[in-house]
Order: sequence, then structure tokens, then C-alpha cells
Amino acid sequence: MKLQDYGWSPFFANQLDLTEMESSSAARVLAVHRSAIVVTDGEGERRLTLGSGWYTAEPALRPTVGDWLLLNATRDKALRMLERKSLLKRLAAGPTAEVQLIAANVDTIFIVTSCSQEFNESRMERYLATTSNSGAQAVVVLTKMDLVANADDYVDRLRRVSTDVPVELVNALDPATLIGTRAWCAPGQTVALIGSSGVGKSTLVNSLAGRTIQLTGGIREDDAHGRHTTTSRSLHLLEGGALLLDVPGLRELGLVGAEHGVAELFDDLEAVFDRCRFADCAHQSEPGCAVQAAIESGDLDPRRLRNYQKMLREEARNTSTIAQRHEAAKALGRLHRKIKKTKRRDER
Ligand SMILES: Nc1nc2c(ncn2[C@@H]2O[C@H](COP(=O)(O)OP(=O)(O)OP(=O)(O)O)[C@@H](O)[C@H]2O)c(=O)[nH]1
Ligand SMILES: [Mg+2]
Ligand SMILES: [Zn+2]
Repeated sequence: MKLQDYGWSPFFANQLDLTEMESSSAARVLAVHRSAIVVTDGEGERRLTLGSGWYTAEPALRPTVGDWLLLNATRDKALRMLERKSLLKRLAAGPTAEVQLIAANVDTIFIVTSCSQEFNESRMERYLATTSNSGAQAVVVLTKMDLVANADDYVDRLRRVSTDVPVELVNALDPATLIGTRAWCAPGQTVALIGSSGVGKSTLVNSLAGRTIQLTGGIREDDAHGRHTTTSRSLHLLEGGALLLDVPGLRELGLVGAEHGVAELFDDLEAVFDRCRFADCAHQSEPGCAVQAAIESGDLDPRRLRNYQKMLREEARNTSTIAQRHEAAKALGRLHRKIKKTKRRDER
């Protein structure tokens, strides 16, 4: 195996200076555990423990699955992380408002959703805004086409959310339906699969691999919610040459740093806002409101407007919470240093 097989490319090679080229070697992160990371240097897998210095850095600067690291000559220590060409992240569920990295250096993201009641326009918008900010190409994979008579209706619903995202309609259990999907899985390409639990991410990984790599699970009949069969992220090298990253079902995808993606997805709405008579129109009951007019004429889906406003608010709130936390952490650091200094002075 060579590094190229794991996605190494000039984008990363160009980041090394001469000394690094001679004295270090590159390795890709395959998995991240609590106390160690698993990397491959192209020859084999290695477990590394990261020095404490890595943990004082902000979470976004710690290695995640898919990252490239430079190792020392004996290949047992990570020296530095290379600049990423893409990064998929979210605001972690829970009260702490931590940024959680999902994957780095992904070329293509399969947003997996199914032809069932699981399909949800507002969730699709959230996934599309997040992925459009990541630097990777998003592709929607609509699974379970075999279970409904009207699979094309789901494609139509998706088209009303995004007119241009590529869509693959599949039966994840039937390789014959995966020709289009497979085209995204060229040698050296990294593909991450994200989506709710039970939509068929692991089933797709197995069908694309042609063998069972990942366990797949059943669905509870009553609510069509999955059982979270996959519980940790893992990167798999296919015989065809692509690297597939199976991400456990995401319950929530909190927006963070997604303002550009949100703006892009809803740029048609901004164009409607521009036509309102008043520049500060709240689009409620103001005279000359182009938004209300568009809703009345059926040109604008009120759900879409609500979701846009909700996502904008959430994005602003999350970004400011994180900024405040960073400020607080910095202030605490300054305070600690000051206390230490005073203590040293007192001891003298
Ligand atoms: N009929 C049919 N069943 C499917 C399809 N895709 C997945 N399934 C079934 O749906 C169930 C869940 O699939 P998984 O691949 O485990 O789902 P997952 O997305 O990996 O779920 P988590 O690991 O929980 O995130 C399994 O029983 C699959 O056999 C499909 O396209 N058609
Ligand atoms: Mg799974
Ligand atoms: Zn208005």
C-alpha cells in the first residue's frame, strides 16, 4: 500500500518543507479513541498517543478521522497536522456547545436519506448547508427505493430543497442500482456517509465493498427511527480504491460556521426580501411585503421561510456562544498566569 492509496496528494505534499521531507513521514488518521489515535503510514496501522500539547489547542485543531499528520523519524510521535482541504463539523448535541469534528479531508459527502417517512425537507436543508460549508462535494443518496411505489416523488421533494445537488436513487441492498453511486468512489477518493440512523449507510458501505465490513441493523416498525447500529466512525479502503467513512447516525446536526452554506442554499429568499417595500421589513404584515405575497401566490413555501429564519438564528447563537467560551477560556488562562506570577513573587 502507498500513501496515495489513502488519499495523499500534492495538496498535502506541498505543505512539507525540505527538512520535513527528509526527516518525517506522513500518516492518515483512521480512527480517534479517547486516549489514542489509529493512523496508517501506508505500510501498516499504528496506535499513537497524542502529547498533552494537542489537548490544550482548541478542538478544531485536534486531529480527527481523515486528518494527515507528520510523524517523527521513528513514527511514534505526531509532530504536526497538515492543513485540511475540507472539514465536516457540527455543534455537538448537549448543553456544552462544543464544536465536534466529524471528518477531515473528505472529497465527497454522501448525505444518506431514505424513501420513507424519515425523509424531511428541513433536515435536508440543514445537511446541505453544513456540507456546502465543508469544502467537500455533497451528493444525496436516497435509499430504499425498492420499498415504495413512488420513489421519484422523493426526488421531486429533494429538488424543491436544492435544484442542483447530485442525487442517487438506490436500493442499498442491490449493487445493480449503485452504478451512479459508485462513480463517486474513484481510487484515492474519500467519501463520508452521514445521515440519520437506519437510513442504510452501513448497508451501502457493504454493497459498495462487495462484502460485509459493517454490521447493519433493523428498524423499529412503529416510528421508523433506527437503533444506532454503528457506534463509531471508521474508514474503509475499498478494493476499487476509494476510502469510505461510515459515520454513526446523527441525531442532531447543530449548525456552526455554516452561514455561507445557509446563505447559498436560500439565496432565492434573499432576492424576495429585496423586493419588500421597507428595507427593515419583518415579513409579518407590513404593506408591500414581497415575502407574504410570494407565500400567498404559492411561489414560496412557508416551511422553507421558517426553516431559513430558524437556521439563521441558530447559526448566530452558536457562533456567539463559541466565541464567548473561547474568550472566557482565554481570560481564565490569563488569570492563572497572573496568579502564578504573584505566587512566585510572594515566594521570593
Ligand atoms: N429494502 C431496503 N432496505 C434497506 C435499504 N438500505 C438499508 N436497508 C435496511 O435498513 C436497515 C438499516 O440499515 P443500516 O445500514 O444499518 O443503517 P445505518 O444508516 O448504517 O444506521 P446506523 O448505523 O444506526 O446509523 C437494515 O435492515 C438494512 O437492511 C434499501 O435501500 N432497501
Ligand atoms: Mg450503520
Ligand atoms: Zn417583507
